[in-house]
Amino acid sequence: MLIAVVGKSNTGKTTFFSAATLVDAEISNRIFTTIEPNRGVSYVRVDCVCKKLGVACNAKNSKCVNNVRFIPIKMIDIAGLVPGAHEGKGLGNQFLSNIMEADALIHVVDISGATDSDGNPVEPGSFDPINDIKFLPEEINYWILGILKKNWEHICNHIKATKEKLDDAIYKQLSGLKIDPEDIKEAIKKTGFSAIADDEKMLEFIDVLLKKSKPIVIAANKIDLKASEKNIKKITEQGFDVTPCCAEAELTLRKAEQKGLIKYSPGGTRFETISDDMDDKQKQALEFLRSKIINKYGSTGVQKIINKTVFDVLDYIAVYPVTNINRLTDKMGNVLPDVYLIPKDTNLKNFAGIIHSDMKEKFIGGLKKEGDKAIKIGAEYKLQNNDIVEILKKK
Ligand SMILES: Nc1nc2c(ncn2[C@@H]2O[C@H](COP(=O)(O)OP(=O)(O)OP(=O)(O)O)[C@@H](O)[C@H]2O)c(=O)[nH]1
Ligand SMILES: [Mg+2]
Repeated sequence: MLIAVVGKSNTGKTTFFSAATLVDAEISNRIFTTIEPNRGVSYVRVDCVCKKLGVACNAKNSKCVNNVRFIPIKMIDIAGLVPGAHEGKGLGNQFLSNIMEADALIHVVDISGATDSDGNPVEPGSFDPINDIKFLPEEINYWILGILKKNWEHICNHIKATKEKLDDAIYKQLSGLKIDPEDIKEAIKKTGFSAIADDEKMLEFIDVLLKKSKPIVIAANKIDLKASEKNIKKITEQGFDVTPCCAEAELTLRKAEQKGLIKYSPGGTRFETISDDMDDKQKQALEFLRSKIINKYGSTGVQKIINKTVFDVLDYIAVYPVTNINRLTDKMGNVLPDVYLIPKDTNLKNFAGIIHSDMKEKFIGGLKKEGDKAIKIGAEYKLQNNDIVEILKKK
């Protein structure tokens, strides 16, 4: 699972990324600070099943802190895009491949309108962030159009000569962009796309394809600045789904937690000051975050956006495999050691393959924890969120 943090320059992408991963990366109030992508590990946050079961777990592939499980996902922060990037404006389109590696995109928008269309700082409220929300998917669509149109005539001739299917030919042309062939088929069907399509039809096809293949979650960042609240209201009324956030606040809280100044669980709804080793300015900054962000919005929004991307938009679920269903342990006796993020509706046999190819080859069935019992489940059983399962295999 890889999530890309994307958007116009200077909107707070690297701040969001650093808050989510605690990777140190350069943040500054000027355009094109990030050039080479930053990569790191972030986490989705879920209530661990250990709580309901009343057991203490020994998390191995994830972390469990006070019954909250943090499950790792990969995150990439890329250079800023500006309108016209597909024509080489700004830093151009060399980052398309970074974006296309990802399963989903978090689009960081400066919702306060304090950055103009090129990313230069302006007075909050003086730029309409709706422009940013609209430009990004358009830019990506135009990029893909450029790729698709390269050799298009050659592709069409090849299809005619060899009777190769259109979806297979497109799949080849878009290879390396991590697009599911099924999504291509579906988008062709939905849009009536064909080899004789004009640019407009191609763009319609690309739009449908990318909405499925690279879904975008909008992070309405910089909610601490004036004009944000008004803009969120206006944009929501126009039918856009945006999630408010303050990346800077999350970064401040996580760093203060690391330094032992506060008690804070990433993505939490509260924090507690535990050290007096702060000057008045720091104290005031924390109190500002408490009253203007946490108490007002419920959290900084960063974790909420990551969880929303994985669970609501990509539709993943969390499943706990064990090797002894009665004890809930692995071979070493670790309780609930692992949790996997998998697409909803994955069946048990395919899940076995995700854990290890050998598991799938030798698969004979499975057991699932249900109340105090372990019930039998078969290859076709569709896994549910928070399932705890033991996979049975031939020796
Ligand atoms: N007020 C406020 N400022 C923020 C917030 N998040 C980031 N910033 C500021 O916005 C500026 C740009 O932040 P970056 O994280 O470097 O932005 P970026 O999108 O990565 O920029 P590029 O790498 O140039 O594309 C910095 O001055 C940050 O401190 C926020 O939540 N609130
Ligand atoms: Mg950056």
